[in-house]
Amino acid sequence: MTNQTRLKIATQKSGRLTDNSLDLLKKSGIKLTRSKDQLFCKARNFPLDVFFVRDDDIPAFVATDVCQIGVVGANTLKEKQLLDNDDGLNQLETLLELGFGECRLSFAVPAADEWTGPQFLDGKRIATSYKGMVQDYLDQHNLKAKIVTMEGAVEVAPRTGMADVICDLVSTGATLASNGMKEVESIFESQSVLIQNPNITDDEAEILDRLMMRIRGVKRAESSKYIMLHAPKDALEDIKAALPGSESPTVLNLQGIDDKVAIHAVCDEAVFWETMEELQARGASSILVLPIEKMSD
Ligand code: PRT
Ligand code: ZN
Repeated sequence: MTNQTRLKIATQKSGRLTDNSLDLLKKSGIKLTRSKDQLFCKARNFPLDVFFVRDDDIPAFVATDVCQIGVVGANTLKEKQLLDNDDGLNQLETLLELGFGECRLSFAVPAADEWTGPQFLDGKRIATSYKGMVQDYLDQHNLKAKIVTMEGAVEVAPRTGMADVICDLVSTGATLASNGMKEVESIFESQSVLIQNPNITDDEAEILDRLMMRIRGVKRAESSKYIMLHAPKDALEDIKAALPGSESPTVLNLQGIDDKVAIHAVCDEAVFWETMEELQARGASSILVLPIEKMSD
């Protein structure tokens, strides 16, 4: 009998994490046919089912084993764990940081106010959608404040007189600036993470291992580049030393040219214009930097 086990993943239905989450699955070679408003989708060529839900529900979907894994902001995971001190939520494991949805949870005050440190918050009214994390911060600093919970448009709270301070997610800072606020204290650095329910079956674990190998490969390929260049033989060591994150480059002879060799290398770190200039300064020429599509160990 063939194995019918399928792994289930919870992802955001529609929001800031959706495109990147689906892109990650696509780059991992997983083919989905998703129609608009569909809540559930089976991959055609991999034993994976994708659930499209609100980001706030993702930790609970994974904690209750409706799905074995999920893609969610670390901020949402942490908040749910603090709000609902539930075993399932606290047992969730973070498998991988995914490098998108980067933001921070920060306190912000009207631009004219003078922030005097955490003490500033004592006795104030704080508007936020992150009651758990704000209360945790207040407790740690031995402060008392009134938390005004809001689901959205937190940044307008001081203007409407509902609160003195806000605590909200910030990425570029443009929303705060356009509302006459300034960021004064960041309390949590976030990005999207892949989470897992630790109590999965052996069959599910096997599928997860295969998926993880692909996702890691995608992530590594994204941050790696293939670099090719020509180097004078007497500058070889110098040039090798300037290749970012490359262990053992391939060195090849160039037909008809005796004093130069070709170097091919996979660089695990970003190759910036500065890196190219540095290589050139060390004698490298004909430098080519190529993206890598797939990678495995
Ligand atoms: O419908 P659903 O409940 O699924 O979605 P949602 O509306 O609750 O979430 P969504 O899609 O807005 O955000 C999902 C996740 O994206 C968050 O939980 C974070 O992990 C991540 N993320 C990254 C952000 C931001 N950056 C971000 N800038 N989430 C929200 N913001 C908001 C912030 O609240 C503020 O209103 O953007 C504004 C600030 O942005 P800047 O660039 O002006 O600073
Ligand atoms: Zn949400």
